[in-house]
Amino acid sequence: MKIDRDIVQKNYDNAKRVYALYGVDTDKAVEAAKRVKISLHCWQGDDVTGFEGAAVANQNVVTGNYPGRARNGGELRADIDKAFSFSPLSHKVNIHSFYAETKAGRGRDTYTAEDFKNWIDWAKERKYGLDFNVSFFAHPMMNDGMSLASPDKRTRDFWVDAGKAGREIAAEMGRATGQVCVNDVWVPDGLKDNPIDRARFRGYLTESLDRIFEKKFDPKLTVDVLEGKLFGIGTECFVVGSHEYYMMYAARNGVGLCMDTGHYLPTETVTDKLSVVTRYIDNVLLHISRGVRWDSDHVVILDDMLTSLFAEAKRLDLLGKIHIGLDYFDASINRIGAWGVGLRAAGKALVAALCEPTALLKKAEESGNYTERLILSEEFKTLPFAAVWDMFCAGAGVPVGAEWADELRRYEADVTGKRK
Ligand code: RNT
Ligand code: ZN
Repeated sequence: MKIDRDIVQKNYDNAKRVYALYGVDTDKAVEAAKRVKISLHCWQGDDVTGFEGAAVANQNVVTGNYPGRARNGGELRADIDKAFSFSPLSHKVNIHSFYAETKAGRGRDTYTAEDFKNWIDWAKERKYGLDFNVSFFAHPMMNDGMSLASPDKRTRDFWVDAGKAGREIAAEMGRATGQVCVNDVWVPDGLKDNPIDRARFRGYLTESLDRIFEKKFDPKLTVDVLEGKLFGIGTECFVVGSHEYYMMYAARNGVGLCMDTGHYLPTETVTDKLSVVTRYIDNVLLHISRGVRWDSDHVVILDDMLTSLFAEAKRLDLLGKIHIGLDYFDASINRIGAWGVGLRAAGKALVAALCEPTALLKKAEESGNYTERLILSEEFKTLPFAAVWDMFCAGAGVPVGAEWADELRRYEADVTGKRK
């Protein structure tokens, strides 16, 4: 299928005129969209497996066994390049420490930037930014599912070293790419059943974090963010690093915060939290995920959660100031397709937000005319942002509309489908 670029152009010209009636310049909106970086989570490409090859329990639950999983760095990077060919956005790539390609026989607690040389060289060459996570999971040193909050000192020491090493690596990634590298800390630590002494575990976590964050880094190179969550499989009753825990720790200690859209009660929204945390915390990362009934990490699609989140970020003038990354994993469909769907959904939500006639909405609200605020909100939902998005894609030389399904099929036939 090929969409006539003449139609794309005409649709755009008409959309531009409609938006102009509401005081919006769509050319400027597209320029602004180009400046917002979306970080792609490398772990969708190999089902959160990593390259260390240890047969251990993984605290991230991935379902499905679609053929073609990337088995090494070369394949994973090629697949990410392919996913980016479907997106007109600016990108970063989020690496986890268990994607190290080490020659020196080092491990999680001793990795250095050298072990990520392939990733760094590749990112530099393609002008991608990099973000980093220490993988505090899927490792023999996990102790009853715990790492930084483990009651066992030796376990905590190991993971504190891993945390410190991660910050050095992130700083080097920031230096090498010339773009800040966000270092995200998420630990699965928690308990299946009710604890008696919650404070004891939280005390261990605080002590570990204090040690990890002792050293100060240039915020132009790297910033740290803490990612809490409500529960996980096997930690239903208690997660040490809850949202409140990290929010308070971050505010008091000048560390950043990560909010994952799958990590809250089902009717709670990150949209509402954004104006709170950005008021008191300098560095905020959004992990955009889609929880279906629970933190299921479904592929991100263009739904109310996504559009409201980007609209809120735009209204608060946070686009380009907060960090935005995707975080989900689905192994039941083509993995590059899963990336493409999420990237394009984020791109559409971004364009829709940037084209929103926000000034008119604010005016209605400020004048106390809530009827008009509701009328405008509803009418603006169906403004022709899709025509702007299509033009953005066409202008960037990436597929328009469903064209990319054909290209994905070709890549599957030529590349991923041949992997055993
Ligand atoms: C897990 C967190 C975390 C992970 C990645 C792999 O619930 O969302 O961000 O998905 O670190
Ligand atoms: Zn996350």
